[in-house]
Amino acid sequence: MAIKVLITGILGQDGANMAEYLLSPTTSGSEDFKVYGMVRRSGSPNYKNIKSFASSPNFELVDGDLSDGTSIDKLVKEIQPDFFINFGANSFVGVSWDMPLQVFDVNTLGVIRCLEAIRKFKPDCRFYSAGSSEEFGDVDYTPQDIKHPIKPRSPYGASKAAARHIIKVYRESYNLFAIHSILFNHEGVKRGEEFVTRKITKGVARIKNALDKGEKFEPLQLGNVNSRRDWSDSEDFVKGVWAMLNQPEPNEYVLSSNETHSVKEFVSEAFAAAGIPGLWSGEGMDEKFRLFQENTVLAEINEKFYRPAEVELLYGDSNPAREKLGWKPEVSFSDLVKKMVNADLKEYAGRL
Ligand code: NAP
Ligand code: G4F
Repeated sequence: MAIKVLITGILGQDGANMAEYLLSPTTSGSEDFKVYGMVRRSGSPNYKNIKSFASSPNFELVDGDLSDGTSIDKLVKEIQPDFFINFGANSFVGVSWDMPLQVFDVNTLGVIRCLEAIRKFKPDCRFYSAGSSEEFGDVDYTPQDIKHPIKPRSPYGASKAAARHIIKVYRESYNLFAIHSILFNHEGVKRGEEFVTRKITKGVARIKNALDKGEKFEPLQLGNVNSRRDWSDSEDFVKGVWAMLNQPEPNEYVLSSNETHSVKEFVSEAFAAAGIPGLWSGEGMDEKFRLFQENTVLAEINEKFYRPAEVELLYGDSNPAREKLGWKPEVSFSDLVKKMVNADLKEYAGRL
């Protein structure tokens, strides 16, 4: 009998990486997975992240929306999944001040809809929902572990914190295997272009192309470049999530690289990876990243990308996950940046 895994957010970064991981021959071995990827049929879905496995006989797209409990009930009742992995969310922090109700509907009530469907139709299904280091907000200490107080700074962070509490309530009230772990930032070649890392690596590819041709270009426009994040590779994280789902008990862990880097460092590293050396100078709104020993501006600050409230410093402690799950991230910060820059340089060249 195939192990049935229902994944929400399949067209996003983590959902696609998780399905790719489960469907790869090295993971399944003798086990056979049937992966059901849930898509919401609004607008025009973008299938680029799932092209490597979309035609696999062990994969099926199914319709549903986290804001529609009927659709979640129907999927759980009909599929009878062994695992339900909820990667679906409105995941962009920056937009969460503009649509707080929608963010709570999808990220918090959506989680309750999943829990209710499991409770009613498949109570032995193991449930995972992605929590976020954004829940820690204006942090009390570094590095942050699973016991760090919940102090969100955005509607997004608050929506994830509320989801964390309700998952605990369902786990304890109904004896469900339901977990919400804290994921620090994780990136990669499937990352959405609204997030700062992908925005930077796409911008580097565009600017590199212009510099090579001696053409004029617009510098990269960024917001708060002094905030710090703990960045890892999403392909490493889905393995940690799968390990968490396969523990004997539903324990929750932090997944992180255990390093912290500023957005400025990411910018410097990304341009360097494309063979473009540069230097930061100036302060506040006048900070600029210039081509080394030249005046050419590669990146500058634009107030538009600042947030009403910022999480200034994220720096995780994933040692318990490393010890108990035997998991650790394989891709370093510098290799992650190189991987993203190289993919975007290749994609840019392919477009010309
Ligand atoms: P992502 O690329 O933005 O993917 C999110 C997915 O959720 C998209 O495929 C989106 O569908 C889907 N979605 C949005 N609204 C939905 C709805 N109403 N019903 C069903 N699906 C919906 O995010 P990600 O980076 O893969 O992150 C996966 C999860 O981890 C999210 O819960 C995120 O909040 C959380 N997380 C991410 C990070 C990180 O650094 N990546 C860190 C901590 C936590 P469309 O494709 O149709 O837009
Ligand atoms: O890439 P970001 O938008 O990611 P953020 O806000 O850290 O959220 C991501 O990680 C969370 C985990 O901690 C997830 F839960 C969440 O779903 C998402 O995946 O911004 C990173 C930092 C912020 O401090 C932001 O203010 O970069 C700063 N930044 C500076 N300029 C910018 C920009 N962010 C974006 N998106 N665009 C800019 O131009």
